[in-house]
Amino acid sequence: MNKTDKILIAGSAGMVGSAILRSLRSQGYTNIVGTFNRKVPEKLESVKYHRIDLLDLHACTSLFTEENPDYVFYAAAIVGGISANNTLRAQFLYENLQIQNNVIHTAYLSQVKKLLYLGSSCIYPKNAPQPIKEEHLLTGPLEYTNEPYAIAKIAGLKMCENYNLQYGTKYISAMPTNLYGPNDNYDLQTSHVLPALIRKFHEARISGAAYVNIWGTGSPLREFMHVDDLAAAVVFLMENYEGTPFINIGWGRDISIKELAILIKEIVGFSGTLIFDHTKPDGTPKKLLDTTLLTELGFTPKIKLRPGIESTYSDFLKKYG
Ligand code: GFB
Repeated sequence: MNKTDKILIAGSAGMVGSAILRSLRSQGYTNIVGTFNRKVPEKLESVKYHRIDLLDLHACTSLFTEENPDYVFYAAAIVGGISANNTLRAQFLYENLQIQNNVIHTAYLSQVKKLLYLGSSCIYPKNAPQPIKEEHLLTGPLEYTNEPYAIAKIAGLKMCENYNLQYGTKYISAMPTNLYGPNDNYDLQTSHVLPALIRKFHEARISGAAYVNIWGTGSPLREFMHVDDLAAAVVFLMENYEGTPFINIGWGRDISIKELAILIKEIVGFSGTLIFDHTKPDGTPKKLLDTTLLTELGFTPKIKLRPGIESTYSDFLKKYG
Protein backbone atom coordinates (compact mmCIF):
# COMPACT_ATOMS: atom_id res chain seq x y z
CA MET A 1 0.00 0.00 0.00
CA ASN A 2 1.56 3.32 -1.06
CA LYS A 3 1.01 6.41 1.07
CA THR A 4 -0.95 8.11 -1.74
CA ASP A 5 -3.14 5.14 -2.72
CA LYS A 6 -6.83 5.77 -2.30
CA ILE A 7 -8.11 4.00 0.81
CA LEU A 8 -11.81 3.65 1.54
CA ILE A 9 -12.93 2.98 5.11
CA ALA A 10 -16.49 1.68 5.00
CA GLY A 11 -17.92 2.77 8.36
CA SER A 12 -15.41 5.44 9.35
CA ALA A 13 -17.44 7.09 12.13
CA GLY A 14 -17.71 4.14 14.50
CA MET A 15 -15.19 3.21 17.19
CA VAL A 16 -13.30 0.80 14.88
CA GLY A 17 -13.47 2.81 11.64
CA SER A 18 -12.39 6.03 13.33
CA ALA A 19 -9.45 4.21 14.96
CA ILE A 20 -8.36 2.82 11.56
CA LEU A 21 -8.57 6.35 10.19
CA ARG A 22 -6.36 7.69 13.03
CA SER A 23 -3.87 4.89 12.50
CA LEU A 24 -3.63 5.45 8.73
CA ARG A 25 -3.20 9.21 9.15
CA SER A 26 -0.53 8.77 11.82
CA GLN A 27 1.36 6.48 9.43
CA GLY A 28 1.32 9.09 6.65
CA TYR A 29 -1.50 7.86 4.40
CA THR A 30 -2.92 10.91 2.66
CA ASN A 31 -5.71 9.79 0.36
CA ILE A 32 -8.47 8.54 2.65
CA VAL A 33 -12.19 8.40 1.99
CA GLY A 34 -14.65 7.53 4.75
CA THR A 35 -18.31 6.63 4.83
CA PHE A 36 -20.81 7.28 7.60
CA ASN A 37 -24.54 7.07 8.00
CA ARG A 38 -26.27 7.60 11.37
CA LYS A 39 -23.24 8.62 13.44
CA VAL A 40 -21.55 11.78 12.14
CA PRO A 41 -17.73 11.80 12.37
CA GLU A 42 -15.62 14.76 13.48
CA LYS A 43 -14.32 16.59 10.38
CA LEU A 44 -10.65 15.89 9.70
CA GLU A 45 -8.46 17.72 7.26
CA SER A 46 -7.57 15.73 4.14
CA VAL A 47 -10.27 13.10 4.74
CA LYS A 48 -13.20 13.03 2.34
CA TYR A 49 -16.47 11.78 3.79
CA HIS A 50 -19.59 10.41 2.13
CA ARG A 51 -22.85 10.15 4.03
CA ILE A 52 -24.28 6.96 2.58
CA ASP A 53 -26.58 4.11 3.52
CA LEU A 54 -24.58 1.05 2.50
CA LEU A 55 -27.77 -1.05 2.67
CA ASP A 56 -28.56 0.60 -0.66
CA LEU A 57 -26.72 -1.19 -3.47
CA HIS A 58 -27.19 1.72 -5.92
CA ALA A 59 -25.66 4.18 -3.46
CA CYS A 60 -22.79 1.74 -2.83
CA THR A 61 -22.19 1.35 -6.58
CA SER A 62 -22.18 5.14 -7.07
CA LEU A 63 -19.65 5.52 -4.26
CA PHE A 64 -17.23 3.03 -5.82
CA THR A 65 -17.73 4.51 -9.29
CA GLU A 66 -16.98 8.02 -8.02
CA GLU A 67 -14.05 7.15 -5.74
CA ASN A 68 -12.55 4.06 -7.40
CA PRO A 69 -10.59 3.08 -4.26
CA ASP A 70 -7.42 0.98 -4.35
CA TYR A 71 -7.88 -0.48 -0.85
CA VAL A 72 -10.97 -1.02 1.32
CA PHE A 73 -11.23 -1.50 5.08
CA TYR A 74 -14.63 -2.98 5.94
CA ALA A 75 -15.74 -1.68 9.34
CA ALA A 76 -19.36 -0.88 8.56
CA ALA A 77 -21.21 -3.38 10.72
CA ILE A 78 -24.19 -2.75 12.97
CA VAL A 79 -22.85 -3.89 16.35
CA GLY A 80 -23.74 -3.97 20.03
CA GLY A 81 -23.42 -5.79 23.31
CA ILE A 82 -25.18 -8.90 24.54
CA SER A 83 -28.60 -7.25 24.93
CA ALA A 84 -28.58 -5.53 21.52
CA ASN A 85 -27.48 -8.78 19.87
CA ASN A 86 -30.20 -10.72 21.64
CA THR A 87 -33.06 -8.30 20.94
CA LEU A 88 -32.27 -6.69 17.56
CA ARG A 89 -31.78 -10.18 16.14
CA ALA A 90 -33.44 -9.75 12.75
CA GLN A 91 -31.83 -6.35 12.18
CA PHE A 92 -28.34 -7.61 13.08
CA LEU A 93 -28.72 -10.48 10.64
CA TYR A 94 -30.34 -8.60 7.75
CA GLU A 95 -28.36 -5.35 7.89
CA ASN A 96 -24.97 -6.97 8.38
CA LEU A 97 -25.53 -9.45 5.56
CA GLN A 98 -26.86 -6.78 3.22
CA ILE A 99 -24.16 -4.17 3.87
CA GLN A 100 -21.30 -6.64 3.54
CA ASN A 101 -22.79 -8.23 0.41
CA ASN A 102 -23.06 -4.77 -1.15
CA VAL A 103 -19.55 -3.65 -0.21
CA ILE A 104 -17.71 -6.91 -0.92
CA HIS A 105 -19.42 -7.49 -4.26
CA THR A 106 -19.09 -3.86 -5.39
CA ALA A 107 -15.40 -3.90 -4.41
CA TYR A 108 -15.02 -6.96 -6.65
CA LEU A 109 -16.80 -5.27 -9.58
CA SER A 110 -14.65 -2.17 -9.22
CA GLN A 111 -11.48 -4.30 -9.05
CA VAL A 112 -10.02 -2.97 -5.81
CA LYS A 113 -6.48 -4.16 -5.12
CA LYS A 114 -7.29 -5.51 -1.67
CA LEU A 115 -10.09 -5.51 0.92
CA LEU A 116 -9.84 -6.22 4.64
CA TYR A 117 -13.02 -7.59 6.20
CA LEU A 118 -13.53 -7.25 9.95
CA GLY A 119 -15.49 -9.97 11.72
CA SER A 120 -15.76 -10.83 15.41
CA SER A 121 -14.66 -13.47 17.90
CA CYS A 122 -18.32 -14.47 18.33
CA ILE A 123 -18.02 -16.50 15.09
CA TYR A 124 -16.58 -19.37 17.16
CA PRO A 125 -18.58 -22.11 18.87
CA LYS A 126 -19.86 -21.28 22.36
CA ASN A 127 -17.74 -24.03 23.91
CA ALA A 128 -14.68 -23.77 21.66
CA PRO A 129 -11.39 -24.95 23.24
CA GLN A 130 -9.40 -22.06 24.76
CA PRO A 131 -7.48 -20.18 23.52
CA ILE A 132 -9.55 -20.28 20.33
CA LYS A 133 -7.66 -21.07 17.13
CA GLU A 134 -8.86 -20.07 13.67
CA GLU A 135 -9.36 -23.78 12.89
CA HIS A 136 -12.15 -23.98 15.51
CA LEU A 137 -14.57 -22.17 13.19
CA LEU A 138 -17.71 -24.23 12.46
CA THR A 139 -16.80 -27.04 14.86
CA GLY A 140 -19.82 -26.64 17.19
CA PRO A 141 -23.00 -24.69 18.01
CA LEU A 142 -22.84 -20.90 18.43
CA GLU A 143 -23.78 -18.88 21.54
CA TYR A 144 -27.50 -18.20 21.04
CA THR A 145 -27.54 -14.57 22.28
CA ASN A 146 -25.36 -13.46 19.37
CA GLU A 147 -26.09 -16.17 16.80
CA PRO A 148 -27.57 -13.79 14.14
CA TYR A 149 -24.54 -11.46 14.27
CA ALA A 150 -22.15 -14.42 14.28
CA ILE A 151 -23.84 -16.00 11.25
CA ALA A 152 -23.58 -12.72 9.33
CA LYS A 153 -19.89 -12.45 10.23
CA ILE A 154 -19.22 -16.06 9.21
CA ALA A 155 -20.97 -15.34 5.89
CA GLY A 156 -18.72 -12.29 5.41
CA LEU A 157 -15.47 -14.14 5.90
CA LYS A 158 -16.74 -16.94 3.66
CA MET A 159 -17.59 -14.35 0.98
CA CYS A 160 -13.98 -13.17 1.10
CA GLU A 161 -12.62 -16.73 1.02
CA ASN A 162 -14.80 -17.77 -1.91
CA TYR A 163 -14.34 -14.57 -3.93
CA ASN A 164 -10.61 -15.22 -3.64
CA LEU A 165 -11.07 -18.82 -4.78
CA GLN A 166 -13.43 -18.12 -7.68
CA TYR A 167 -12.41 -14.64 -8.82
CA GLY A 168 -8.78 -14.35 -7.68
CA THR A 169 -9.47 -11.32 -5.47
CA LYS A 170 -7.08 -10.42 -2.65
CA TYR A 171 -9.46 -10.19 0.28
CA ILE A 172 -8.26 -10.79 3.82
CA SER A 173 -10.33 -11.23 6.97
CA ALA A 174 -9.52 -10.46 10.60
CA MET A 175 -11.46 -11.58 13.67
CA PRO A 176 -10.98 -9.20 16.60
CA THR A 177 -11.67 -9.98 20.22
CA ASN A 178 -13.88 -7.67 22.41
CA LEU A 179 -12.77 -4.10 21.76
CA TYR A 180 -12.92 -0.86 23.76
CA GLY A 181 -11.56 2.67 23.48
CA PRO A 182 -12.43 6.20 22.41
CA ASN A 183 -15.62 6.81 20.47
CA ASP A 184 -17.40 3.79 21.97
CA ASN A 185 -21.18 3.46 22.42
CA TYR A 186 -22.24 4.32 26.01
CA ASP A 187 -25.96 3.60 25.61
CA LEU A 188 -26.72 1.18 28.46
CA GLN A 189 -29.21 -0.88 26.45
CA THR A 190 -27.03 -1.46 23.40
CA SER A 191 -23.39 -1.09 24.53
CA HIS A 192 -20.78 -3.70 25.34
CA VAL A 193 -19.82 -4.37 28.93
CA LEU A 194 -16.73 -2.17 29.22
CA PRO A 195 -18.30 1.16 28.17
CA ALA A 196 -21.48 0.23 30.09
CA LEU A 197 -19.48 -0.23 33.30
CA ILE A 198 -17.53 3.01 32.79
CA ARG A 199 -20.82 4.87 32.54
CA LYS A 200 -22.53 3.00 35.39
CA PHE A 201 -19.63 3.53 37.85
CA HIS A 202 -19.21 7.16 36.80
CA GLU A 203 -22.90 7.95 37.28
CA ALA A 204 -22.99 6.05 40.59
CA ARG A 205 -20.00 8.04 41.88
CA ILE A 206 -21.58 11.35 40.88
CA SER A 207 -24.98 10.50 42.38
CA GLY A 208 -23.54 8.86 45.52
CA ALA A 209 -25.34 5.56 44.80
CA ALA A 210 -24.68 2.67 47.19
CA TYR A 211 -24.25 0.00 44.52
CA VAL A 212 -23.83 -0.68 40.80
CA ASN A 213 -25.81 -3.35 39.00
CA ILE A 214 -23.70 -5.78 36.94
CA TRP A 215 -25.49 -8.06 34.48
CA GLY A 216 -25.13 -11.84 34.86
CA THR A 217 -23.02 -13.77 37.35
CA GLY A 218 -19.72 -11.95 36.82
CA SER A 219 -18.01 -15.25 36.03
CA PRO A 220 -17.75 -15.11 32.18
CA LEU A 221 -14.22 -14.55 30.92
CA ARG A 222 -13.52 -11.98 28.24
CA GLU A 223 -10.43 -10.63 26.50
CA PHE A 224 -10.37 -6.86 25.97
CA MET A 225 -8.24 -5.11 23.36
CA HIS A 226 -7.82 -1.37 22.93
CA VAL A 227 -9.17 -0.27 19.54
CA ASP A 228 -5.90 1.56 18.71
CA ASP A 229 -4.07 -1.79 18.95
CA LEU A 230 -6.74 -3.33 16.71
CA ALA A 231 -6.35 -0.50 14.19
CA ALA A 232 -2.56 -0.88 14.16
CA ALA A 233 -3.03 -4.63 13.61
CA VAL A 234 -5.39 -4.27 10.65
CA VAL A 235 -3.19 -1.67 8.93
CA PHE A 236 -0.26 -4.05 9.54
CA LEU A 237 -2.22 -6.92 7.95
CA MET A 238 -3.24 -4.81 4.96
CA GLU A 239 0.42 -3.96 4.43
CA ASN A 240 1.95 -7.36 5.16
CA TYR A 241 -0.52 -10.21 4.79
CA GLU A 242 -1.95 -11.91 1.76
CA GLY A 243 -3.89 -15.13 1.97
CA THR A 244 -7.29 -16.64 2.41
CA PRO A 245 -6.96 -18.00 5.97
CA PHE A 246 -8.46 -15.39 8.29
CA ILE A 247 -6.47 -14.11 11.26
CA ASN A 248 -7.46 -13.71 14.94
CA ILE A 249 -6.64 -10.36 16.52
CA GLY A 250 -6.46 -10.51 20.29
CA TRP A 251 -4.65 -9.09 23.26
CA GLY A 252 -3.53 -12.37 24.80
CA ARG A 253 -5.19 -12.50 28.25
CA ASP A 254 -8.71 -12.70 29.60
CA ILE A 255 -10.31 -11.61 32.87
CA SER A 256 -13.67 -12.28 34.49
CA ILE A 257 -16.46 -9.71 34.28
CA LYS A 258 -16.24 -9.41 38.08
CA GLU A 259 -12.50 -8.59 37.89
CA LEU A 260 -13.21 -6.10 35.11
CA ALA A 261 -15.91 -4.45 37.24
CA ILE A 262 -13.53 -4.14 40.21
CA LEU A 263 -10.85 -2.60 37.97
CA ILE A 264 -13.24 -0.03 36.46
CA LYS A 265 -14.65 0.74 39.90
CA GLU A 266 -11.11 1.60 41.09
CA ILE A 267 -10.28 3.68 38.00
CA VAL A 268 -13.51 5.67 38.22
CA GLY A 269 -13.22 6.06 42.00
CA PHE A 270 -16.56 4.56 43.06
CA SER A 271 -16.65 3.36 46.67
CA GLY A 272 -19.94 1.41 46.84
CA THR A 273 -20.63 -2.26 46.22
CA LEU A 274 -21.39 -4.48 43.20
CA ILE A 275 -24.67 -6.34 42.77
CA PHE A 276 -24.89 -9.14 40.19
CA ASP A 277 -28.20 -9.41 38.34
CA HIS A 278 -28.63 -13.12 37.62
CA THR A 279 -31.74 -12.47 35.49
CA LYS A 280 -29.47 -11.08 32.75
CA PRO A 281 -27.62 -13.48 30.39
CA ASP A 282 -23.93 -14.34 30.78
CA GLY A 283 -23.45 -15.24 27.12
CA THR A 284 -20.37 -17.23 26.10
CA PRO A 285 -18.60 -18.58 29.21
CA LYS A 286 -15.05 -17.93 27.89
CA LYS A 287 -13.64 -16.19 24.85
CA LEU A 288 -9.88 -15.92 24.53
CA LEU A 289 -8.31 -15.89 21.07
CA ASP A 290 -5.17 -17.77 20.08
CA THR A 291 -3.09 -15.14 18.27
CA THR A 292 -0.18 -17.33 17.20
CA LEU A 293 -0.73 -16.55 13.49
CA LEU A 294 -0.75 -12.77 14.07
CA THR A 295 2.33 -12.98 16.32
CA GLU A 296 4.19 -15.07 13.75
CA LEU A 297 3.44 -12.43 11.11
CA GLY A 298 5.21 -9.93 13.40
CA PHE A 299 2.48 -7.98 15.20
CA THR A 300 2.20 -7.57 18.98
CA PRO A 301 -0.37 -5.33 20.73
CA LYS A 302 1.01 -2.66 23.08
CA ILE A 303 -1.76 -1.14 25.20
CA LYS A 304 -2.17 -2.72 28.66
CA LEU A 305 -5.66 -3.00 30.12
CA ARG A 306 -5.42 -0.55 33.06
CA PRO A 307 -3.87 2.39 31.11
CA GLY A 308 -6.18 1.57 28.21
CA ILE A 309 -9.25 1.89 30.42
CA GLU A 310 -7.84 5.01 32.12
CA SER A 311 -7.43 6.80 28.77
CA THR A 312 -10.87 5.58 27.64
CA TYR A 313 -12.39 7.00 30.84
CA SER A 314 -10.63 10.34 30.13
CA ASP A 315 -12.19 10.34 26.67
CA PHE A 316 -15.60 9.58 28.22
CA LEU A 317 -15.16 12.50 30.67
CA LYS A 318 -14.26 14.89 27.85
CA LYS A 319 -17.41 13.98 25.96
CA TYR A 320 -19.93 13.31 28.73
CA GLY A 321 -18.29 14.33 32.01
O1 GFB B 1 -19.77 -7.05 26.19
P1 GFB B 1 -21.00 -7.84 26.20
O2 GFB B 1 -22.28 -7.08 26.07
O3 GFB B 1 -21.02 -8.92 25.07
O4 GFB B 1 -21.11 -8.64 27.59
P2 GFB B 1 -20.37 -10.38 24.83
C1 GFB B 1 -20.03 -9.34 28.15
C2 GFB B 1 -20.42 -9.87 29.51
O5 GFB B 1 -20.56 -8.76 30.42
C3 GFB B 1 -21.76 -10.64 29.56
C4 GFB B 1 -21.75 -8.91 31.15
O6 GFB B 1 -21.59 -11.74 30.42
C5 GFB B 1 -22.70 -9.60 30.18
O7 GFB B 1 -23.79 -10.19 30.87
N1 GFB B 1 -22.22 -7.59 31.64
C6 GFB B 1 -22.25 -7.19 32.95
C7 GFB B 1 -22.69 -6.57 30.90
N2 GFB B 1 -22.78 -5.96 33.06
C8 GFB B 1 -23.05 -5.55 31.80
C9 GFB B 1 -23.61 -4.34 31.28
O8 GFB B 1 -23.98 -3.41 32.00
N3 GFB B 1 -23.72 -4.27 29.92
C10 GFB B 1 -23.34 -5.29 29.10
N4 GFB B 1 -23.45 -5.13 27.78
N5 GFB B 1 -22.83 -6.45 29.58
C11 GFB B 1 -20.45 -9.69 22.37
C12 GFB B 1 -21.38 -10.05 21.26
O9 GFB B 1 -20.71 -10.63 23.34
O10 GFB B 1 -19.12 -9.76 21.99
C13 GFB B 1 -21.09 -9.29 20.04
O11 GFB B 1 -22.71 -9.81 21.69
C14 GFB B 1 -19.61 -9.18 19.74
O12 GFB B 1 -21.73 -9.94 19.01
C15 GFB B 1 -18.76 -8.93 20.95
O13 GFB B 1 -19.18 -10.37 19.12
C16 GFB B 1 -17.29 -9.07 20.65
O14 GFB B 1 -18.89 -10.36 25.04
O15 GFB B 1 -21.10 -11.41 25.61
